[in-house]
Order: sequence, then structure tokens, then C-alpha cells
Amino acid sequence: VPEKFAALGLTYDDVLLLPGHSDLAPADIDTTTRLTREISINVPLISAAMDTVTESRMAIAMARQGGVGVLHRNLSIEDQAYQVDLVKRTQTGIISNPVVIGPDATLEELDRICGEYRVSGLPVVDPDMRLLGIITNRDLRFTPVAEWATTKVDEVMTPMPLITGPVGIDRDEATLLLRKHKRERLPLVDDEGRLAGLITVKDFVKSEQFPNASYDADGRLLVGAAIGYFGDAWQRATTLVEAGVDVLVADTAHGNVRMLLDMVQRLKTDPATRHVQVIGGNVATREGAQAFVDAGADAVKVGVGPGSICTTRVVTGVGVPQVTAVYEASLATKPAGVPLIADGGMKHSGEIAKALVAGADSVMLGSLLAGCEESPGELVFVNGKQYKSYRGMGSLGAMSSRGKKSYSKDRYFQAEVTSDDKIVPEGIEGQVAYRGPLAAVSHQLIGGLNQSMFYTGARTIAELQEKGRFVRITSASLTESHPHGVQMTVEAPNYTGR
Ligand code: RVP
Repeated sequence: VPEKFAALGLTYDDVLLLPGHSDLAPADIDTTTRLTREISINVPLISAAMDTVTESRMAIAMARQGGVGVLHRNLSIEDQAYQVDLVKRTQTGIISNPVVIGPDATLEELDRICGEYRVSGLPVVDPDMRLLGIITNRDLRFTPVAEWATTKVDEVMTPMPLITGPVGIDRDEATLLLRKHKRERLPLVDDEGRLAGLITVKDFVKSEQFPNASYDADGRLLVGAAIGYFGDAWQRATTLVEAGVDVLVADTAHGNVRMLLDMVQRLKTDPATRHVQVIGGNVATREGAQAFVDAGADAVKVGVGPGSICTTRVVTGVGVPQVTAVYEASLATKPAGVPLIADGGMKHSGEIAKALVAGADSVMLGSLLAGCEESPGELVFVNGKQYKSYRGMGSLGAMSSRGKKSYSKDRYFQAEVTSDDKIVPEGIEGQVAYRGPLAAVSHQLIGGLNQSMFYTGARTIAELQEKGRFVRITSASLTESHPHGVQMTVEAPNYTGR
């Protein structure tokens, strides 16, 4: 074959995984994986940085399920940073920067602060942050409202000594202490008696509902945010870092461009940003993945044209079938120990395992999550069925000024196109069936992956990647794979047709 016609490209529907010997019980299976060089997540799912998929609500839900959401960037820098803040402030257990009050404040002031922050009690500290006591709703109840303006906090608070925990206490130890002493709040103090955090039972109970949740080192939910490389991209990146983002995701349709590689390199060397993980993308070849590895990226994202709403391949004739793209890119990332993300083209849970065997460590999903309750956008009824809108970030709707300003046109290298009729779209606008809460959707996706691991005899993602083997299939076999010769009468929660 002449060099010009490189290899044959394969995608998800071209392959199946071979079953392997299995002596696993469902409880043995562990789906923990590496998101980036330094961050691990309990389930290998990422929600796409798209304006019909991931805003703070989806990001919170994704992190609670054990994955992570990437906040889209088709909004102002301030709005995107605010979304990061919303995720980071979602209470999960340990509050490292609790709201406090001084001993001389009045109960009236206390009541106002509690209302503003929607909390029911505050640690009381001196100007040096030394813990003096704690005051809660209960303490207020015994003072008539008429006296609130003249009564000081230290007259009614529960003073030290209180049951406290040391800085760095882990969740299990804290739970034990709270249970033993039947307390609702556990202030954390350092050696000098200074307040360094607060744990509340209410938040712990909530976090017990989400045993897989993805946390940062301070016990807050993990969150990612998309950035570009054009115009005020650096300002966007640094503002997101200040807001506490854990992962910055270079978000473009074609990542192997000097300006973006330089941006990644700068983010990984600048003292203000280098502690944050940076994902580079998108690429679809070994060479593209290598460029990001060399630039210092903490993970590489793969996918040029596989997305359900994407028309890049037809508009430009460029792309690589996704299984081949992931495999080729992994030849550069694996030896460097850099995790890889397979982005786009997934229609069913079975494709997650295929992507992992091809060389990915996690997957990014758009259409499979756009129908969730937590995705942005209204529910619409069409012929008695419920739908949510879903559009490509390269669609006319996302890139034009229709509706509101587009901030993310540089994803498709059209930052400088100002007139809507000059835009060359690379995506379409549509809708997907409403799927209910993310918890139910991710249960099916992860349930499917667990079954893949059982069928292939893989206890861990690493084992799946190592043991997994493909068989190439024909279009006749694809017909055999799907339900055939039967009219489907009841829709399954995890099957939407071909
Ligand atoms: P899918 O999961 O198949 O719906 O694909 C989602 C992915 O498609 C996104 O994560 C992104 O990489 C890509 N995308 C987003 N917009 C467009 C486009 O307009 N072409 N493509």
C-alpha cells in the first residue's frame, strides 16, 4: 500500500471485545482510573465541555457519581469562574474555610450571617482565629428576639472546651468522633488552638449518599473547565485557577497547533498555574499526542470528528476513526505515563470498555449525558415524548451571535469571524431523549462497564487495558450485535437503537 494511504481506520462499530476467563465476583471489580498525571477518579466518565452538557449542576452531579465535569467556555470569564466556585462550594464534608463570628457580635448580626450563608451555626473565634466556642440556632432559641440586638454571642454560645478534631483528620475518624459524642459539628483546630476547618453531620450524611464522589485534597468536589488559546485565554485560565479549578482542559477541535501547545507549556511552568492539572487536546494521531506529551500536558484528549453532533469529517474531510485514533495516540502517551481520554462517538455503554482497551484511561461523553436532568436547557415535549436540546460547539447556534455572544469560536479557528453568515459550522443542532437524573444514567453506563470487565475477566481498568483483545467485525456482524428481526415494544434504559 502506498505510504499516502496510511492504515485502515477502525471505530467502535468495527470491533468487539473477546470474552476472557473470569473468576470475578461483581464486588471485586474496581473502575478507578487516572484522569491526569496526578488525579484519579473512581469512574472513568467525564462530561463534555459543551453548553448543552456541562454547567455547575452537571459538574456537581458528575463529581458526586465519581467522575468529573468540564465546564464549557461559551460564557464570560466571570460566569465560568463563578460556576467553578459553585462546584467548589458544594458542601461535601470538610469545610476548610468556614464562616465564623467574633464573641462581641450581637445575636442580630449572627442571625443575618446565618441567613446569608444558609448555615445554622457558626464557630466563634478571636481575632487570631483561636476557637472560643460555637453558637447554633439552638442557643438562639432561649433568647427572646427583642433582646437579640443587645445580646452578645459570647453570652449564649457553648464555650470551649468543645469536642474538636485535629487538622488533617480523615472522614472515618471524624465520623467516629461525631457519633461517639453525638455532636452535629466538629471544629478542626491546629496545635495552637486556631480554627482550621469544620465538619458537619449534615454534609457527611449527604456525602454518604455518594460514596464514589471525586474530591480534591480539601474534600471539595473536583471540577474541570475548558479554556482556549486565543485573545484573553490566559486571563480566563488564571481566573479559573484563582476560583479553584482542579483541571484546565484545552478545548479545541484541533489541538496540534503551536499557540495551544505553547499555552499548555506556559500553564505547566508559570508559578501561578503549574499546580493545576492541564489536559491537552484534541488530537487523533501519535504525532499529535506526542506534541502534548512534550509540552508537559497531564493528559491528552483524543477525538477529531467522532462526535454525534460533529460534521468536521464531512465539512473538511479530516479525521481518524476513533478506535484507531485512541490506539495510535496511546503509543505516544503510554510510554510517557500520561493518561489518555477518548472524547466523542459513544452511543452505548459497550463503547466505554472498547475505548479503554484501545488505550484510553477515561472517556468524555456528550450525547449520552445531554438528556440528563442536570444538563443545561429546558425539557421540550414533542409528540408526547420529552427531549432536551443538544448542539455541537461548532454549530451555527453555538458560534453565531444568535441568542448571546459566542466566546468559544476559536475552538473552530473562527475567533475573528464577526458576521454570522461568514461562519463555517462544523456541527449541528438537535435534541436527545430526556433520560432523567445523571445518577440513573451513570448507573447504566458504569453497570455496562462492570459487565464488560466481568466478561473479559478484568478486575481493574489496568487489567482491562492489558488483557483486552479485539475481534474485527463485518457489517453483517454489526446487524447481529443489535436487536434484529424483532419489533422493540419496551424501551430499555440503556439501549436507544443503532
Ligand atoms: P458525543 O459524545 O458523540 O456527542 O461527542 C461529544 C464531543 O464532540 C465533545 O466532547 C467534543 O469533543 C465534540 N464536539 C463538540 N462540538 C462539536 C462540533 O460542533 N463539531 N464536536
